[in-house]
Amino acid sequence: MTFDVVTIFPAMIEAPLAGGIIGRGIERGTLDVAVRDLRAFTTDRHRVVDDMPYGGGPGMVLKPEPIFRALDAIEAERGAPLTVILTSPQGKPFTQADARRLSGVAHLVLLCGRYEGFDDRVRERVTEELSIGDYVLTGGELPALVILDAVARFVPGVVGDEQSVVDDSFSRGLLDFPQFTRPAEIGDLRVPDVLLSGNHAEIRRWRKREALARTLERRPDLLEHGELDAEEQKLLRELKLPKP
Ligand code: JBZ
Repeated sequence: MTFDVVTIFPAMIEAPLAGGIIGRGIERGTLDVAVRDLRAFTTDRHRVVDDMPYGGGPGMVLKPEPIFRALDAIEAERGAPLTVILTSPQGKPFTQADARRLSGVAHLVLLCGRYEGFDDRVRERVTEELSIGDYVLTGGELPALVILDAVARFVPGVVGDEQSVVDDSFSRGLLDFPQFTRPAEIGDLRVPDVLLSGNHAEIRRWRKREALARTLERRPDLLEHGELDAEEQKLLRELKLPKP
């Protein structure tokens, strides 16, 4: 899968992608990420990418021409039509379902916003506008990295263990159960006995109960979509009963 990331801060994209699972995917050639410096698509001496908003007001707006030129260059290189994702606080919330769906697109362009955002005419070339969440950021680089990471891990061969991709927390609609590894005791902190018991039916039930308890406590909204099996529904009813 190929990504083109358009940004005025190429190092913000390049450095994080060098390491980890995504970095290995790039080394192997399973992923191809081209970081495009927006300033390379300016034509003036000072390589200006922003300008004052029409109508007045604070802050600066990203000029449309460098972005149009960047998209034309990517189109000339990769072929039209492009799938262009713009990250902005005005976007639809980015979800795990979006990540899975977008991993089926062979080539994505990610546009990173800065300042007060883009000249709105850029949206003529945008396929989808996405937001990673309700907090204020200084730019779209981190959101673009978040989207790239979440999408790329669905690309076959990027994550070593395919099963971990399908099984992962959000895909199942519940938070993960608690995990432990050796030693069985550190001071007075002990691993729950059931995990050392070798009783795999009991371990499975314990993990289900713990996952449900965490989800009920921290993310009750995830339980509203009702994809629980009969055993999970029973465990959840027990967890909701008043403690004796
Ligand atoms: C995003 C100025 O550039 C920004 C600022 C905030 C922001 C983005 C770009 S993208 N927030 C989000 O995905 O929520």
